[in-house]
Amino acid sequence: MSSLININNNFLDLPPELSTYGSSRVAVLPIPFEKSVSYGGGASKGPDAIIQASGQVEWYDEEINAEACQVGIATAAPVVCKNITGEEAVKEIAKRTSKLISDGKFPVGLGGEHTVTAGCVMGMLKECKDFGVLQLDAHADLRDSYQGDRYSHASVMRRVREFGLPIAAVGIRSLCQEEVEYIKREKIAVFYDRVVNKDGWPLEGVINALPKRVYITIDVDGFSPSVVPATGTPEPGGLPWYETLSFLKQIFAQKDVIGLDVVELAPIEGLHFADFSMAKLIYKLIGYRFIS
Ligand SMILES: [Mn+2]
Repeated sequence: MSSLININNNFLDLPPELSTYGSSRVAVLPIPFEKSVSYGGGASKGPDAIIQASGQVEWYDEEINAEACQVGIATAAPVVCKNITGEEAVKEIAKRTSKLISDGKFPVGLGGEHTVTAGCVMGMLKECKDFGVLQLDAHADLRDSYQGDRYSHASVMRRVREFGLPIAAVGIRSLCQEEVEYIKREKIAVFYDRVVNKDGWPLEGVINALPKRVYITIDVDGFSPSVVPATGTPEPGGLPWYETLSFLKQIFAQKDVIGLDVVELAPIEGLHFADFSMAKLIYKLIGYRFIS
């Protein structure tokens, strides 16, 4: 897809001693699922684009002041996503994720469309009951179904909520009336991007809305398009790079983060900074989790 020359096939292009599954604390799980995308396509190419770009990320990070990769980052075989329904994909992703958890790994899912998060969360639930989900996203993704599909990317947080988990959402700037009513009824902690931009980041609100254990799902369209223009449904406004990092760093400091995913990167040929930024984001988060 890309005209860039890359040969790495694991996250960060790590040598075996830093990427062997058995000795790694982190497991990256590529999930190239794309079925219900409603506008721009290409999310199935996200995992590979992130892995290719990650080969250019420096192992040392001056903020972390360490090489976080020393904890070991394995890249698992991609979830096979061709010719399956959303429901089948969710079940398969759940199986793969719960295996990573039972092997003691910190799972990092790479989407794929946002639907994959339902599978990751379902897999976490098999191993661990009491947690909440922090969502960074432009869209609420709380429709009961979208275009007749209950496993649409636009319904993923509704499915997550139906697992009985508390949700806190940050960066939201596009949703429908049905979702607003659901948010009110279910008392979901939604922090709209417009308000975050005006009044500052809702660290305390998010901390209070979630239990000690937290799973993080990052839809890349939650970021400002200046950070990630490469996504199917871009929205103006959005979360800036440094502020988002320092917010997430606080979440890692105050909560026990048990896993994460980054979804909806739809790489654009020749515009590889978006792929690189998301690779760097993931590496930062691994550093926040295991080093700082
Ligand atoms: Mn989303």
